[in-house]
Amino acid sequence: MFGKILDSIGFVSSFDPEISAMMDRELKRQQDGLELIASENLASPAVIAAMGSILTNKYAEGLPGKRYYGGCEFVDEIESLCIQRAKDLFGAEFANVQPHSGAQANMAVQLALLQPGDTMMGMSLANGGHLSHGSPANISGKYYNVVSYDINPETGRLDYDQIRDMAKKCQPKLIIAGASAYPRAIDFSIFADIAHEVGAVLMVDMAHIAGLVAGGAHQSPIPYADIVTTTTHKTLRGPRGGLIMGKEEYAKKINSAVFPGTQGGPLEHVIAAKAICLKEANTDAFKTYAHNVVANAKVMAQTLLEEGFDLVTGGTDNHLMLADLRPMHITGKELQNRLDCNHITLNKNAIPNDPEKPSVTSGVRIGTPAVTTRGLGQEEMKIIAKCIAMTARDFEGTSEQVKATVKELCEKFPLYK
Ligand code: DSN
Repeated sequence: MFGKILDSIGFVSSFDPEISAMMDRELKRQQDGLELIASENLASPAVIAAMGSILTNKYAEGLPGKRYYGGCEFVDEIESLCIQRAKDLFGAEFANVQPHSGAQANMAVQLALLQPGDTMMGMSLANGGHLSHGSPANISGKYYNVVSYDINPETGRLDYDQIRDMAKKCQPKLIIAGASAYPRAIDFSIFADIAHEVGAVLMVDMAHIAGLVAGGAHQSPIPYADIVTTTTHKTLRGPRGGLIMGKEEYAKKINSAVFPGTQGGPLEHVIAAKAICLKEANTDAFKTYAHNVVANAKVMAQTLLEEGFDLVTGGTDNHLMLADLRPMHITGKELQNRLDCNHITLNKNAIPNDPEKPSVTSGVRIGTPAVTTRGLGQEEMKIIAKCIAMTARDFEGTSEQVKATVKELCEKFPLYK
């Protein structure tokens, strides 16, 4: 399969050797390094092939059967199948598979349900939420009156009582649950109770955990939330893109908020790739994968604790963990840079109430979805955690040893077999 992936670069090279050389270097970087960015994964060759196909040639504004262009009969089939697969996999009443990204999906939901100035609640970016959940830097924070909830500074966990109190006070129209850097399971049933108590709509952004939900390794938000958004490229392991699902009563408003509200023509090549990813996620092999992601994360967390790292909440229930590096006397930026040199990729990440700037941070986020796709298991997680510890403690003294270990693992577990 590695060869077939290279073939697509070969097509590029015949016309544009500059770009193909850059693609080659990126392929080599992925092949020769260990990917621990919690939001990344490795799409299958079929998913990648669909994205690089003739479907990109087609305009198809509208929905299947109701398009504004001719010649849509075959992309209608593709998009209809994709919608059906999303509904079947997650048990949703409706699905819109057109959002170009998770942020676009969230923007469309907000446009569908809120007027400018309306109140919505979301988790603060600094505490692990997402830009599109109401950050002042994002359109969501500029157009709506955002009341952000934080995690409990003592426990590092969501404090549902505090969220309920805030909701009672501010009476939001929309409550967003979901996070980008939260290492614990989220209880969507409590969020639904809170939303119902104050008459708010509950939207769950399950982007990070969608694959765990599909594989039965995390509670599904679908029975509890009015609307669920996700990306398709994180734990779900599909193409880079977004997806909205939910209760039928919201379908019409959401569909119009996606198109014409916030987007033009859908990316039918990406929608075909989403359909393939949803088929892949509806297999026993994917269920095993989802459970392995969580098991690997637990072993990684345990080993990091044994190596003297401080983890926010003391561990993980999902695919990621957040290390508070202050006891190691190193910033997130410095550890990210050192690990980059050793061919281990992760991202610096603010810890709750971080005293450092967001561009520096006191923490790193570590995730297991991509290395688990590559086939690495619990023994390898222990080895990687020890490599991270060596890099944090004595970069100069251990770099050659860490690089050799990474090389050995990458050769043993190729990117595409
Ligand atoms: N930027 C993504 C992440 O890394 O978590 C969220 O969309």
